[in-house]
Amino acid sequence: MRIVVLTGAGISAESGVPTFRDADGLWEGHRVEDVATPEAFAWQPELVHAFYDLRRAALATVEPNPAHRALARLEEHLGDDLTLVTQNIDDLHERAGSRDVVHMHGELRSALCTTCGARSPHTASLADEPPCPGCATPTLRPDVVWFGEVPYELGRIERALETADRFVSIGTSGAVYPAAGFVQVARAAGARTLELNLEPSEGTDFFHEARHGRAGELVPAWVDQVLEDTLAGR
Ligand code: BJW
Repeated sequence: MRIVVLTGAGISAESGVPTFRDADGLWEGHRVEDVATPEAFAWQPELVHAFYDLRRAALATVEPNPAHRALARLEEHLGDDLTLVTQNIDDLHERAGSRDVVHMHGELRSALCTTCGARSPHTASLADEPPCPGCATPTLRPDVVWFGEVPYELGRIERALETADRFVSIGTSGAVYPAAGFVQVARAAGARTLELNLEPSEGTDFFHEARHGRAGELVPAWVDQVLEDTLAGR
């Protein structure tokens, strides 16, 4: 049983991390499509650094929830047969115990050097322009993927989608590509597809099945069901 799980902001909502497109969304009055861009960073780097500094600091105030923990439990049983892809830049999957997480939109606790391209662990503010640990140039930016940039590890994700028996999308609005198109890739390759989200996503019709409710309830129940099926050889 090979499973690909894609998570989005909705899985961290019950931990207290704001989503992007819900009423109390992250960018407070700005459309994420207008501000999560390299152009916005070039125009107002202080504002963008301040925003990511706040989100980095907020990581210390939140904890993984039952949905993150259930996926860590699934990895314990499936090992390499689970590919966990997240669009989230928080570290809640890792703190719940997941060991192999594909962060396709980057990570809050990492910095990217715009001079040499090195990615390095970084937990302090980037606003005061610290030097890159690789090339010493003070050109570090948040190691996140903005609109118009190419997400990380697409080759690995595509290979996993093409050999998956099941594809499950959790807590994502289906508004942002290429992640929003993974369901179609997996389905075309023969996977059974399931959406677990608070409400129907933009791509809900692409899935074989959709269950709507809170991730903290739906995900542990789904993991229990998968593990029962696996033990019964179904
Ligand atoms: C709950 C819940 C609970 C709440 N339980 N659920 C025209 C057509 C098609 C594509 C394009 C187009 N024009 C441009 C594009 C491409 C563009 C794109 O998709 N644009 C759209 C606006 C259309 N994409 C890109 O530019 C990407 N790059 C790219 O395409 O490169 C080219 C390329 C690709 C492939 C091969 C070769 C080349 C890059 C996209 C980067 C996105 N970056 C961001 C910011 C990251 C950094 C940061 O975090 O600050 O990523 S934007 C933001 O959106 C963030 C998220 O990861 C992403 C997705 O959001 P998500 O996770 O879905 O959150 P929400 O808030 O939207 O939804 C939450 C859901 O949870 C809701 O449905 C709730 O109901 C639910 N929920 N509580 C369960 N308790």
